[in-house]
Amino acid sequence: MFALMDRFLKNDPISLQKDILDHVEYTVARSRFNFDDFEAYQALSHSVRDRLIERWHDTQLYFKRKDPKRVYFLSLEFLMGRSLSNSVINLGIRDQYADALGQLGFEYEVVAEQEGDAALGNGGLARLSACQMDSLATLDYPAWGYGLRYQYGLFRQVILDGFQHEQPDYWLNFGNPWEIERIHVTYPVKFYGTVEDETLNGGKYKVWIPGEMVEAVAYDNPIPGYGTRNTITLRLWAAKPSDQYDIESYNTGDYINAVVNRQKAETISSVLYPDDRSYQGKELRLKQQYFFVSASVQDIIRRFKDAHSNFDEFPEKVALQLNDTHPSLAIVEVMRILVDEEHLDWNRASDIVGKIFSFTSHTVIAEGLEKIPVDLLASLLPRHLQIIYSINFKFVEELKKKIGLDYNRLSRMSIIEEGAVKSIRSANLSIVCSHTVNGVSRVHLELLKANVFKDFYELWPEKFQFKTNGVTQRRWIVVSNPSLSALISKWLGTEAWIRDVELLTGLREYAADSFLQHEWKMVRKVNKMRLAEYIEAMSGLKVSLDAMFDVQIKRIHEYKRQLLNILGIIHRYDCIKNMEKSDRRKVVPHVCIIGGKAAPGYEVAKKIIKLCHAVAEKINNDSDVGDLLKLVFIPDYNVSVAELVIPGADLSQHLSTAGNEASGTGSMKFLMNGCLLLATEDGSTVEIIEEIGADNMFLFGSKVHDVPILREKGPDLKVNLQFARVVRMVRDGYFGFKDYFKSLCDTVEVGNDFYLLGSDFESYLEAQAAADKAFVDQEKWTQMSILSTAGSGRFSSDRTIQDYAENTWGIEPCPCPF
Ligand code: 26M
Repeated sequence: MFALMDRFLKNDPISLQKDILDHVEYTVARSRFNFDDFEAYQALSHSVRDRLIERWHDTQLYFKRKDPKRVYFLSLEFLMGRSLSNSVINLGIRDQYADALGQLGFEYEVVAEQEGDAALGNGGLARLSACQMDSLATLDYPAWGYGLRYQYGLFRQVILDGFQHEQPDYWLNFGNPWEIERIHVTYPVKFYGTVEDETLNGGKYKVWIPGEMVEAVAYDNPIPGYGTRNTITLRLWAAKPSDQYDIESYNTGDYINAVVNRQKAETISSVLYPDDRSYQGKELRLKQQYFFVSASVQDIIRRFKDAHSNFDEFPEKVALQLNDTHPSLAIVEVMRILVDEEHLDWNRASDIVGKIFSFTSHTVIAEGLEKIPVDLLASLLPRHLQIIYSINFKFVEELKKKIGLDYNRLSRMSIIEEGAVKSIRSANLSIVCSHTVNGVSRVHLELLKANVFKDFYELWPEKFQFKTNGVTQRRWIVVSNPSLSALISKWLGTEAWIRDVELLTGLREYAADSFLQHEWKMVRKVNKMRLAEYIEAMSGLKVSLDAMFDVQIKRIHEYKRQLLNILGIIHRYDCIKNMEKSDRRKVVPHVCIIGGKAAPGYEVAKKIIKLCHAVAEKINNDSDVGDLLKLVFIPDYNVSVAELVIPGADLSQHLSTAGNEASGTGSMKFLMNGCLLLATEDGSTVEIIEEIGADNMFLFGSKVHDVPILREKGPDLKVNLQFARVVRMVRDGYFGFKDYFKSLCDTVEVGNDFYLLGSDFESYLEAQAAADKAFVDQEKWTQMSILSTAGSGRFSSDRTIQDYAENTWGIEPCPCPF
């Protein structure tokens, strides 16, 4: 018996080979003598999955036995990307698998490339959740991630004639070995209906009679830590028709319609909303939010009740983290269950809620704050609306005692916004009911305190904290840049930095060492080659490896100012054209790379993509320019494209108008890979400067505190002539599509230039010139590159997560010993 309890799976090359071949035969159902790269990927991933499941079972059993305080991370979005490479690295068996595959005649890299991305999120917020899951697992925290299992992830971007088109991402088409369907872990989720009063044992209660019910089914995605056996769970919910609910309709005889109607339930988890800023009060979106929140809260309460009978212990066992306001209905759902179903008295329930919730904001601007129309909530979740009104009533009464009858302030702080469309302010609900509100960088918190959350900050200053974002070095160095990873370990004499990234500072002492510099340059060159091959395969464009690979990849937004980049490129082009031929020798060649998706309804962003293509068309075909300047748009930017592009970049651009980027995390990934930054002093860049030093970066532009003044001052009449000239080139149709680009040019015209492209242009060109100058001295550049990696340690999500664990959630590591 005990022999059987031992580890079943062995990791020597023979066992791994056998394992892969078994999965080829029995899981993929192909002959072991005849299978292709994709089938090899399927078999390999099932073999990895088996190993994950083993550790996952052990971890979950151990957590259950130890019963530590747990954190539940609620997020509507997780951008996990590929799982295979990450899993084999974290399990410490990448090389063994590569050998095993090699023996079978397959190349590991080629097989790993077969995997599609899990893209259940939009951008920064969603990738942050994924990095944080990796850190939670690695640091042995007893944590669960909860989200939605969308059938269609973020749309695939296809470019036709330079225009973005959206295509559905039906990512589950080829199966998903990284999830485990838990057909028995299901919860009913109710919608619509009415609320009635009920008297039970002398107590008066509210009873919600729902009008619709669907079933939430759990899909568990094991998340392995690095250098630990701990493997935690990302539980994603899928909507299925409820068996319990529609027995009635079958009895009425309309069988066909009843079956057809059942399918409708599944639409709840069918598609990810592709916006990353605007709130439109759509019913389906609200249904998604409540569906995932309700299933998660029921699951959390069920787990608690398995081991405890007294809800007073709930805050000692449970921390609930709200990733932005999207899951804020969780607050109301916990109240509803405690009061209506568990029959706790209101004050006791609200005391518990106030101890378990914490909330992180990921936005800066007031327009980014989520609002739920009251009418919509009244019809979809009538009982929840009542609860929100009660929470608000009690909050406003308390507030009056503190601040008196300052009606302006009371109405600003109310959870209910009166007005043409009466709405629920999700941020106010989250702040009122959370013990801690976190910003995602120091500047972000300052802005929150000074602007959108000012009133609340004055009321509860102690609630407001910040945890500067970080990214995981496992994915962003070890997985995506294995040769740099090996080089770092060689020079530091240890791999310990993979768990303890502060050790990277050890590279500082070798930054001027010519041997390290030589090896560093070689590694970077090979990565540039890989990227150049990708560019050629994708666009047919051959690019020179001697050029500076100058990259801006992120969602397309006016505030991120891709337009500033393109206008800068036009300026560079114009300069080269107007230069004496003999002077062209002095020009530093650039390959400018831009990538990113525009929200489907965001017209200006879509025009920026088209402009990029129109400018590229002109420049790339101009023989006067040749290798001095190339512009490439990388289509369908996603996590795995980032893994390829970032290690090959010399320079990366982060151009948000100061005061608009809450943090920014792309810059941290570039930094870890030794890419220099050209950036405004916005979001986390301010803290990056403290680590790397301003002289190892290229900074430009208005500062956070200048921006409101510049905007107030109105049009700058002596607007930069160079700026006016490049905008005019676009306006006059130099790149074609004159009519189409008119409205885009209008957005940066004097008096209309909200994101201050005109004011920052001169300073932007100076930063570009400084980068060019530095690039000429390759020794200096390489030194700056090494110092960038060496200073990136503070921007690991390990640091962020440890801070959250200790200062917000109050949880401790729970390493599984077997
Ligand atoms: C809203 C309504 C309907 C559908 C989707 C949304 C929505 C989705 C994502 C709104 C905002 C969303 O994300 C915001 C976001 O990604 N913010 C970024 O968060 C990063 C991590 O903290 C920061 O680094 C970025 O600065 C910040 O822009």
